[in-house]
Amino acid sequence: MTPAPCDLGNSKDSLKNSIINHLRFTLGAYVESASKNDWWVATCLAIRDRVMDHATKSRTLHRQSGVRRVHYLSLEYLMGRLLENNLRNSGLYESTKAALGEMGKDLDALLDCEPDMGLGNGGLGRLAACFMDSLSTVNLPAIGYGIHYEFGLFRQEFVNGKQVEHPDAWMRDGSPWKIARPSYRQTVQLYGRVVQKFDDCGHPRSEWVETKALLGLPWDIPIVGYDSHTVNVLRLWQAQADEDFNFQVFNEGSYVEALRDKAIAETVSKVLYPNDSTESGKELRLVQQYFFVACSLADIVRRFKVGYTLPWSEFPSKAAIQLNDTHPAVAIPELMRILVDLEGLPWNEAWKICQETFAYTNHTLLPEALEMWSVSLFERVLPRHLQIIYQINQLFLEGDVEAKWPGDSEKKRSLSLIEERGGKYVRMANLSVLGSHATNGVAALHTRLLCERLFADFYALYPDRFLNLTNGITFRRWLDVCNPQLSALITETIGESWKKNADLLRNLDPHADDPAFRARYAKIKRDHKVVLAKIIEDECGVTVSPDALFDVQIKRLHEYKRQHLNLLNIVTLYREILDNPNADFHPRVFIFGAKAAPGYFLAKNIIHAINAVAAKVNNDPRVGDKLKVVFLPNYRVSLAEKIIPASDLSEQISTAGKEASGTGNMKLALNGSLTIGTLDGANVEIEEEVGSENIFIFGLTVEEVTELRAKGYNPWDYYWANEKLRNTIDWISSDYFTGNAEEFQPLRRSLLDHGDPYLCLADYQSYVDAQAKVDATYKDQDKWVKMAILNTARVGKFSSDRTILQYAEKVWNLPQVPIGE
Ligand code: 73E
Repeated sequence: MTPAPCDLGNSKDSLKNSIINHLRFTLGAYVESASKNDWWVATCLAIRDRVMDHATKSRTLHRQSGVRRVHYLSLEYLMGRLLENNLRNSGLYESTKAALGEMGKDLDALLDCEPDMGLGNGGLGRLAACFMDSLSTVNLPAIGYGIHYEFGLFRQEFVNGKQVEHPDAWMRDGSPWKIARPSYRQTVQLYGRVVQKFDDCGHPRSEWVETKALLGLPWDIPIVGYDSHTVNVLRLWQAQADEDFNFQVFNEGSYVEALRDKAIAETVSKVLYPNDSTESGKELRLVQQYFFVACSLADIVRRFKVGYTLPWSEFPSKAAIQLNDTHPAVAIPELMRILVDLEGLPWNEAWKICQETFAYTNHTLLPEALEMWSVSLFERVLPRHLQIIYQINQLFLEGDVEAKWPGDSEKKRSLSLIEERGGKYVRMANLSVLGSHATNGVAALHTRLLCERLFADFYALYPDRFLNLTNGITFRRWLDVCNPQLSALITETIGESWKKNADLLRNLDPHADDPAFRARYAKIKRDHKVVLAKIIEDECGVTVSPDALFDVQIKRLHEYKRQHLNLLNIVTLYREILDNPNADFHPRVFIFGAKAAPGYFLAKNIIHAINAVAAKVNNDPRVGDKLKVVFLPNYRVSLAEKIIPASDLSEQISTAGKEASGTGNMKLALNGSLTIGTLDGANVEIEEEVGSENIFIFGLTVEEVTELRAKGYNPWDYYWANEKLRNTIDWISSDYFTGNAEEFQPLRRSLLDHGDPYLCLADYQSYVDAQAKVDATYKDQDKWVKMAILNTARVGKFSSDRTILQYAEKVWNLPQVPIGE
């Protein structure tokens, strides 16, 4: 007899029942005495029950219909919190709030129990999270693959103004969202050596032997789309020791030693590397990359074999694989190894399958972020993969390159998968372009620079492989969840369809001229500023007025992002206020949020400098409320959700040509924060959309930067020519701010003696002038609010639904597969 289905209805009463059942039977708690955390867990589980049914349904339908699926491979997923997002996307927010309310619990208070799932560094990881939301929302069959890090990005604290890192134990108490899938465990090989054998037909076969084994245990996290029944999963691999292997072969008679090996094996998924836009070339990182790639490919191949009895040539028609930067690029030789060594396919057939399966997204032009692995390290960890890479390279250089540029060794050097100068290195970016059918940049300018600069020779050889897919953000999390008040006002004004079709936000355009609408829009902004002011008070002990202009720079700390240019302007303003106390300057609060990579010395010096200037400015009675500077510690997704709706001005001030896209720029503009920015990354397209009268653009363009460097840039010229700039730099590097003139010498030296690599001094005056224009504009509140509304109305292009549909159409050739009730 089929058991009666449990009640998974969406009514308030069904939800109430589920929550109580989970409290009692899953958590073993009394309703009367359960902790806040128990209530949060029980609520998550009640929602998860409802979601899992759709996950199973989606998977079954995708399998039965035999459609192509996309597999998104990323070393990072910056998911943030899941409960509110899942509630709003599934339409269960109101009924759950009511259910809890009847039991005397406040849903919004419970939401704060959830630790951020911070398995990423910054934009690249957050983009992966937005893409997962969009893939489910627009009904595309997809699986995200990544690593189940025990520790996500470090927790940041300031001690005497300096950054201190602590481990982020996000899942110390488990997580109600993840489900172990032990039956899909995989085994991965590492190290060892390669031997030549012959198969039954006498064909040579390479065999990888004497390897060390590692197990991968998958954990699934359901991804709920907005107003869609598709629930895809994010599958994260946890490393485990292969106990049989270790116990029997290596550790006979040594129980304690065997367990030591187990601990070492498990370090593989222990911690996220905390570097954004830099590579460190560490063995553990390569092992992490290969571990999750090998598990994921084995999982994809398993599904291909279970579902159909198709020839291998059909593999690409079932599986698209997207490489999120080069971090998972070892998937290319891994698939070749599977096809050639394990499945016995001829090389050329295997290579064709690889190229048709893979596509590659490049996220950066920064030379220090382009992954290169030393050949000796690669050979030790993945000896067979190195052989495969050599063979790919040889066939390529002797084939397509020789055909196009006969006898041109310079071209061969530039296109080779192996860098030969200053030691031998495997170039993962070249491998990624060559082993895939599509390479895309993440904003129009970035893609142009990829084609003209980084991959110019590849572009000449294979122009059709390159395309632009400008990044996007999910408007559900970055408007509906983080700013439900504005979301409601928009829905009341233009209807609800904008949540699935962001271009409809344009219908708000005429309302910018309606004073009543403007007043409501402005009140929502001010209310968020009141909330943020309270957070600032609690976190930084600084009182700020919600009537001041909230000027926000939130992103990783990196010289190219130029938080120190922002600081130069702040110190300039400080000087001006002291020199001219009666100047008509609208009060401003400069708000920073940023983590520095733990080993990035200058980035840490910049954080310290901002905190030191903040301490002086905030306590200087001559300044009063005119200027406040706050650095909110531990910037993360859930904090971004509080800052973004409260921001008036969005700082996007990278050196032109350095920020591939940026996505914070999109989130802030959507929430009506005006951009002050350079013509870099997606800022260029934001200007196109909102109109140049609704944005503050300043600074050198990419072409001007190139020209300036070509003629020889010398920051001292700017220093001596500009008295204000000179005074500012001298003041920061004096003993005024900390009592110790040595403290910020590293910053000073970088700006002057070391040539100011990111051109802060060249852009300084233009930035200061743009900031003066911001001040003048803000004084006309009607005008400012109009501009803010037009930003909200005109950034529909930056919905990640648009980006994902473009990937589906232009790269993956994927159908949309709606899932029924
Ligand atoms: O401009 C951003 C971009 O918006 C870019 O810096 C960032 O990716 C975002 C999403 O496309 C990025 N992160 C990394 N490379 N580019 C990176 C590199 C190494 C490790 C971790 C992250």
